[in-house]
Amino acid sequence: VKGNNILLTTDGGVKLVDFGNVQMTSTHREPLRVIACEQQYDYSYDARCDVWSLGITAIELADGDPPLSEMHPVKALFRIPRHERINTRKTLIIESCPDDDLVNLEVLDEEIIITHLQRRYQELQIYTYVGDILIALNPFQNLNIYSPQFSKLYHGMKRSTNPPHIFASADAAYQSMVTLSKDQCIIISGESGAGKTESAHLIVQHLTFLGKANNQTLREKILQVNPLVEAFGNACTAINDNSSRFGKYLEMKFTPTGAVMGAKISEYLLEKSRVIKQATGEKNFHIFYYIYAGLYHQDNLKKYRLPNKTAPRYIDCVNGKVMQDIISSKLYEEQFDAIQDCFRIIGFTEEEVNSVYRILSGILNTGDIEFTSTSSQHQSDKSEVPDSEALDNAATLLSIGSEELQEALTSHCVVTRGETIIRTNTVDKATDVRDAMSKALYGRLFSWIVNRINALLQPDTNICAAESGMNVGILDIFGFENFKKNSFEQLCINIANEQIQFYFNQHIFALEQIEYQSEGVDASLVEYEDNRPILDMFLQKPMGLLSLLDEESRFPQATDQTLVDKFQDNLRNKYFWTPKRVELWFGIQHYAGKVLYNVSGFLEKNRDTLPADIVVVLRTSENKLLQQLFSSPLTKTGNLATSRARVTAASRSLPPQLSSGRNKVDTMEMMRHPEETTNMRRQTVASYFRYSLMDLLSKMVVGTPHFVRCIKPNDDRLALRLNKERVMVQLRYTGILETVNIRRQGYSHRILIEEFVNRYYYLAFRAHQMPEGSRENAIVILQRAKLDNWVLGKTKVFLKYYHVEQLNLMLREVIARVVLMQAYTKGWLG
Ligand code: AD9
Ligand code: MG
Repeated sequence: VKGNNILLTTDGGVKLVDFGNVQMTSTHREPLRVIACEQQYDYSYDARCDVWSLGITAIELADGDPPLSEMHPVKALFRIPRHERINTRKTLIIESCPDDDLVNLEVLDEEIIITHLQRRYQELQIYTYVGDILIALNPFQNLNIYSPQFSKLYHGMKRSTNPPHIFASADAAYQSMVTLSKDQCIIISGESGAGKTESAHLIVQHLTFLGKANNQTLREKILQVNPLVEAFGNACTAINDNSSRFGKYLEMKFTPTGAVMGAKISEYLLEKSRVIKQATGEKNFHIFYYIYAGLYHQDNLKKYRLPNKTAPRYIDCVNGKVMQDIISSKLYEEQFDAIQDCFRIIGFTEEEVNSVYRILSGILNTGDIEFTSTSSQHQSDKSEVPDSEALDNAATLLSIGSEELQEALTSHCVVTRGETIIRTNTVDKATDVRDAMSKALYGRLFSWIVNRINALLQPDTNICAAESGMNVGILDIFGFENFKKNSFEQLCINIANEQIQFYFNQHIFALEQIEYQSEGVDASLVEYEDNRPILDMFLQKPMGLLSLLDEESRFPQATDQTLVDKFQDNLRNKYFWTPKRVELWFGIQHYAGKVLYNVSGFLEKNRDTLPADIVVVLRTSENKLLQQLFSSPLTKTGNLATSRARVTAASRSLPPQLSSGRNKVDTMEMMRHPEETTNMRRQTVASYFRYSLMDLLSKMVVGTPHFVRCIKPNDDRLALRLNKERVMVQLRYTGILETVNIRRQGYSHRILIEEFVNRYYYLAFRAHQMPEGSRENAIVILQRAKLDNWVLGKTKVFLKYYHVEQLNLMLREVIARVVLMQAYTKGWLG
């Protein structure tokens, strides 16, 4: 930047004087003269790296009077270190940072990568690229880099212009959606506590900034979706105070011009068992504490029949201190207010919110129902409720009869040879039924909230046909977990992560290499750790771990021991073992490390039965919402027919475990709610889980994927502390080194020649020319775009990750030029 008009003041301020005289030179085009500029130029100071960012928009003019078609609006953005040398001609020397992208490093090995990441982390540069993939290290502190100014800074910019950032990844997905009119999908992975959920929030934040909705309320609504769903689906665990206990796929829907018009959320496999019991040091779902504190401080506990001395067992099964926390903590109360705002902004009615609170407090009271044995000579296994307070409270809150509830808890109907017989429940059985009811209530309430949000945020089909829109999906699931004692829940969580890793490998390595070969493109193969054998071990039918579990769950006589024996007899491979001298444990060598599982309760959790007697009673409720929850099985995706069609179509590109012949999951069967007992064969959690994975993948495979890999720098949640060993392990199992290699050598984008010409012909031909989609024309475009290192395969153009960015940027410039030409001819620019 030349000229006397840029002033960097000592207090760190920037002043631009007489903007119209700024002369710009760049390495690409010169000279540049500003004939129009955004008076609202952007500048911001990034204290972390002591750098000023300064944005100027100008229009290129050649000497004399150029033809209008030659005008190029240039958006220049400079990063100026505050202590930068400014020579006498006041030329600012701007250097780009070579280790922003690991692909640029000349020498590469694990040690070098980690050294770079460590140095960057110390400088609070938590983001680093590996080509088009973003690595995000959890900073464990609030950074001042997510304000709207930062959203502006990253808007429509080339990656290399700014330091790496989650906004740049969100921006790339958005720009690619708008330019190519194609759905996008951002896949965030990483172990528990690595920062996936935070990243997902930031992506939504930037996307709502970009997709400026015409109405402000829609933006506000979309921003409330994550906090609301997470209040019900997240909880404090030993690893993370805000741990996701469900998988979440949020689709943001946009009009063809890129304005946000709605959102849809899909939830996967909520960890319902947390409702009734939590491990030491862990808590129930956040919402229970929020409403308890909120109602306490509003003096409303009585209305919801909640005790004010000791908290209910479900939220305080360990130390009896929860009530104290609730009374003294302002945080829970504030969260309660925030959740009430979320409900209101998204559009829930007061009646609905009240029903939700009644069901939640009904669940808490249900947990306090105690049973005692009343054995008599004739009936040795009968149970009853000695103190009816909790029972009456639960029944009142759920608007059902107290006696009917007690009946359904302490006895059950059996139909034998057409005759209905009533059998009594033992204390243990009654307790199980009680807990099963609580889990079902919570699980269905959660699904209902998600469905309701979807209904409220559905694009308005009157204004814009939903089919013509596009979307960006954001995947944020529960991260890989490894506790001292791991159970069925961890197994499901870890299998889901195994699947996401497989998807990553497929995209980054396998599919890429298969395609090179079929297209006759020469590329050296990159070795990577394929986790498919592990996934096969879990998902294969009939001998995979989940199938074996299902088979054993069907035997009423099965025990935890027979289950381990079954695993041991059938899973003979290096990924499975049973430790010596400890019973009921087995080990799995996951892609992310060894995990020991304890099978106690696996069978029960997998069966997840809800007795028909309970369903019958809950259906009699006078609470409309509750009636709805139990009136018919809730479907996950609403329309069965469309869902089935989508799953079938998508299964073509699914991994073989989920799509091939006999392994194909029966989608009709999977649409039922898992725990419901019907006359049909009972659905197990394992088979439902398998379906969920397939449903999730079917959504993901239709979009162009973008990957964000979150890394946890240390296990103590400390800022600025990077444990090399821990990070190394994560880099290793996520295959970062291999990813760097393939991003250097490989071609991450492959576009059919015809599609390529169709998409980019503006760059070399006149708008009305409509050139034929031939190889020759593709070459003309590639040459005019001055790209190098591309390859033309038999049917496709093979491009490096940065080519697509360059092409899209050029395309946007051409489009902007057309707009400017129109403005000029209409005299708007004076
Ligand atoms: V889990 O698999 O759901 O248990 P996540 O989702 O990977 O896990 P989460 O996003 O919840 O982790 O991050 C854990 C904590 O790290 C957050 O509660 C924040 O305190 C902290 N964190 C993560 N990312 C950021 C960030 N970009 N800025 C500040 C962060 N803090
Ligand atoms: Mg999370």
